[in-house]
Amino acid sequence: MKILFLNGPNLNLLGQREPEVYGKMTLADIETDVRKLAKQLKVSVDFRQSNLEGELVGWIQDAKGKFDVIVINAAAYTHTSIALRDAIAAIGVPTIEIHLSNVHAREKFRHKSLIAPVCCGQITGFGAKSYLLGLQAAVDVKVAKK
Ligand code: CA2
Repeated sequence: MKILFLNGPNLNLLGQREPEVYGKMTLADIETDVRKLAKQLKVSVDFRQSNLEGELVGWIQDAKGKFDVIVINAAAYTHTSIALRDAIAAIGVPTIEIHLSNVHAREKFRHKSLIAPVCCGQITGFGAKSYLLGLQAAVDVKVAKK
């Protein structure tokens, strides 16, 4: 089973600023934890980050036939990107939306996710653990589909 983790804009800054909102771990720390759990679950993981909407769209399109499930923290593009939503809907690879912070407990503009309607579900507010819950959900989604 192959799972693609995608990370959107500014998540490369994790651990450097706003630790009270996003925690102290860097994205590399989170990737290490995801890879540890993936090993236990015997699944393979690809982990990527981009600040560019078009690059994320390209990776989503390219996932068809190569990955079983996508886990995405689209960061600010969650709230703005019809392009990401259309790409997720177009390829038909089950996709799980994740967030570090609880977007529903923050500013109103973060309450709306344009990608949520085309995702299997949303995991939000568990800090770095959202990534591990996303991985577990990805495995469950794939197993349920078999
Ligand atoms: O809580 C999440 O995971 C978010 O996807 C993070 C995004 C935000 O726009 C979403 O509403 C919720 C922001 C990622 C930027 O991360 C930073 C990390 C350190 C310093 C500044 C930004």
